[in-house]
Amino acid sequence: MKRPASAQKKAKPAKAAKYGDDPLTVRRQLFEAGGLMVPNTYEGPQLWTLAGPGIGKFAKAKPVELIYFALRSLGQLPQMCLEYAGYPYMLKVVTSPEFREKLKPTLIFGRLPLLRTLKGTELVQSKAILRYVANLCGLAGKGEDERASCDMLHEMLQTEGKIDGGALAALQPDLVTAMQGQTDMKAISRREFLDFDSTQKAVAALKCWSDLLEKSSSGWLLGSLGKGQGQGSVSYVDLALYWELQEHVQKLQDCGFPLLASYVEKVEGLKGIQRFLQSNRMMPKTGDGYLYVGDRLVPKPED
Ligand SMILES: N[C@@H](CCC(=O)N[C@@H](CS)C(=O)NCC(=O)O)C(=O)O
Repeated sequence: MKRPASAQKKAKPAKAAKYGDDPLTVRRQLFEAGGLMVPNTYEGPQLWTLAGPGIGKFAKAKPVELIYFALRSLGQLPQMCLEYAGYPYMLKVVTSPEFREKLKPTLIFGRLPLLRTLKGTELVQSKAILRYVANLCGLAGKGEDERASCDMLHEMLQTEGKIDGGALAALQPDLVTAMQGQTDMKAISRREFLDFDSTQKAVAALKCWSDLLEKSSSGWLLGSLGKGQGQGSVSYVDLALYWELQEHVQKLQDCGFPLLASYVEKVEGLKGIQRFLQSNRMMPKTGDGYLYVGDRLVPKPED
């Protein structure tokens, strides 16, 4: 079937530079494709390589290879760690049709993300990948205990301290005030917590992270754990918490969590995060049906 002239014009491949595709071209093509499932007449490339350069002490480091869908989701944190640290990487991103046809049968569990380690091991499972990458980037504390503490904090963020974006977006200042004193993790049992509705859980989680940061000697999460972890520098869990909160700064201000609001701004102001944002290598946000939507961090490129 003959395609309309407008669609024919759009199918320009990303200019494959020696070390990866041009990030802005990739972004344009993703928005042209419309979404992860390629729901329109787009006929351009469906596999791209984004190359993050080594910077500073990692200028000459050996790159790692990460493969994921052209999505944020489970690829976001490892990529953010690599970018923040300036650790070199090649990120291959694919659309869903490309994945099903060419990649899925080759994967140990048929799922992405996949990371090829420095020694060539193929790692899957996002948390294993994140821990490996964070360690490589110097974002998993110093020594075994701090590394374990980072994992502990990250588990907390994925369980009782989970930030439910929907509940946070719906939060109202009066609801938070009404719950004053009832959402302290130390005062409530597991059973009581399980019976909480999503709003109560969200307030308990926010309070937990805000309290930790308030007592941190360094301003970062590791610094909140007391003796022996006092130097606590930025860790991958700080980036993870930032990522969960970044869309909700105004809500955090309005609902009595100013420390979390300023924490988001502090993380976003870090040199490595700014570099990432300016690199155009961040994947776009996806909405319903995995359609790409422009947001504050990755606006839809103008035609
Ligand atoms: N527990 C795995 C889950 C991985 C996973 O479900 N990946 C999804 C994308 S987010 C996937 O590969 N889906 C493709 C499929 O199911 O065919 C992890 O954390 O890595």
